[in-house]
Amino acid sequence: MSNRKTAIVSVYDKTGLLDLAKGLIKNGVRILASGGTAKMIRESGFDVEDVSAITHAPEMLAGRVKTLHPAVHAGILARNLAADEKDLAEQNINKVDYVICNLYPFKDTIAKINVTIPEAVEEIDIGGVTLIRAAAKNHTRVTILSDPNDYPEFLEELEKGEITERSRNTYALKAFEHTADYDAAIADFFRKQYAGDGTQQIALRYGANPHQKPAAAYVKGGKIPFKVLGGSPGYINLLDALNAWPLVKELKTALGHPAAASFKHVSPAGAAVGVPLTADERKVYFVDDIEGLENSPLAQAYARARGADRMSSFGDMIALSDVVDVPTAKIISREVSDGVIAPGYEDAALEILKKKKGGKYLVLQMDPDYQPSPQEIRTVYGIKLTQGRNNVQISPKTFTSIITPKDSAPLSESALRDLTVATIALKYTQSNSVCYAFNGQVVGLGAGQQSRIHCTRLAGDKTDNWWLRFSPKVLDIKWKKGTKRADKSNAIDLLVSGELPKDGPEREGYEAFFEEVPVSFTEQEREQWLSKLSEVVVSSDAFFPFIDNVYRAGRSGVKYMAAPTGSQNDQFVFDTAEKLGITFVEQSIRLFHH
Ligand code: 93A
Repeated sequence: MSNRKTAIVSVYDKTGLLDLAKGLIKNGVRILASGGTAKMIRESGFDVEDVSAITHAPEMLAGRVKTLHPAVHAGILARNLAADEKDLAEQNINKVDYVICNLYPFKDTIAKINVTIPEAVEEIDIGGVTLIRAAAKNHTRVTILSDPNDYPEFLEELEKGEITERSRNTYALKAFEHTADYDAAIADFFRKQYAGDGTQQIALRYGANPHQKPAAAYVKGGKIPFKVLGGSPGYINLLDALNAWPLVKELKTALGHPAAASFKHVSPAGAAVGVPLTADERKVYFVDDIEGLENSPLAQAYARARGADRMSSFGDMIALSDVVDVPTAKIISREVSDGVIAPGYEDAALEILKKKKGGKYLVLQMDPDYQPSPQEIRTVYGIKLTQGRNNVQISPKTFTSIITPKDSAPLSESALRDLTVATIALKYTQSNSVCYAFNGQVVGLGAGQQSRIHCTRLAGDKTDNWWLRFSPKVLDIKWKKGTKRADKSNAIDLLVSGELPKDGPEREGYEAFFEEVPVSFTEQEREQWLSKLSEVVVSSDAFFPFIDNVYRAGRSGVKYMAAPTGSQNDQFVFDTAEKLGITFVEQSIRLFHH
């Protein structure tokens, strides 16, 4: 057996190859190389042997088998163990010390327009991956170079007599990542070819914006857990759907009622469970003419989710916890909406939805049993971020730790229900977030604000606007015939928000919608009506850092407040809540969401 060090060199990218060969030879290393690699080295006048010198087999199948041979792989994989040495000796095989290999350009090939499957197949490197993987596996003894950029540093160390453990480790890691990336590219290609019909991959027209291409949704292994029954999903539709679905699923599990959510830009505009609607609620939510509403808790849930903040829900992505029935489909059919995700659809309901938007309405059927991986991974600016999924379960049992008042009885069923609705909604809302709820539904949600008080104010103002819509001034509005639902929502929003200009074209446009133009709210009218709101709950995705939040919530009828604790100001927050007659419940889990 020879004591001379041996290198196997088999590179597609021949950058730096001759300098490498020169360095190896200078240091007395025997070079064994595959066809093209050997040719280039030989033609430059350096000493090189073909791999067949040790395999005693020719390259065959037009190069498909070049280095795949026990003489090569036993030489690479053998450890410094007596048993391994014995095996090698019996077969007259020498150890290999260095493997220099890079792979066929699969990625470049498939990037070509109109590449065929046979063309791609030919670029799947087998022998090279095996060389790299074997050498990387045995990196305690063998050095694997898979990147020409590493040759100079390697030669420097070789010159000094030894490749350090640290370098071998670094090169091995790089090699494993190289083959993993290579295999991922192959799998991506075939996923598109063989499962790109929506089974495992769905092509999307573009990402968040039209210039962000290409775009796709896919799962690795298994199947995409939803079917597209109508329309074709967009990137943001899926972001919404895949946040909205777990929200309604969790609401249903926690409260046992059908649940609905209305999403826009990856936060809920509304979310609710199916609590029967009063006559006023039916009117305010524009559903007083929906047949069968009183018998459909799912339709009631969506009426509430959509009704909470009609301005924000315009063009929503809807999630429904239960099989969609006709009353629910009827509500959806006449609203401006982008799509719906639900576990199933009654035939007649699907018929209605499929007609929407000239047949382009997005209808997704979700597998209700689907369980996502407990680990989430995303890429931001090229960096992978990974975290455990937020799989904490919120339920009425979450709200038992009442801090103030000290002698409080356990919370009523409706307070527990509403705190559950508000808190599960927050779990799927972009942070910071604060949510007000009442009667089983979100009534005001402040999402994505960097300051907590801004969330509390935004959500509080939304709650006030929602409640002002129940005032006689709004309920008694006489609309001009033919006024569209969206125009009505907009006009009401102007009226209740106090944003209505006194004169000018906007005012004129507004007035054109009415038979009788409603007079704006006076400050006093507004305050008087708002003072009638009570029993509202508020939940926060993290602690309230200052007492201003409590004061603001108190002005929108809040009676129950739930939030994590841990602020330096906790005690002041509790004291202020107590002073205002608000029950403060500790909700011990922070719920940031991004
Ligand atoms: O077709 S292969 O998968 N079969 C092999 O046995 C094999 N061994 C090395 N391709 C194989 N290689 C690859 O050949 C290497 O990964 C390298 O990319 C290329 C170098 O070929 P040549 O030396 O003939 O230019």
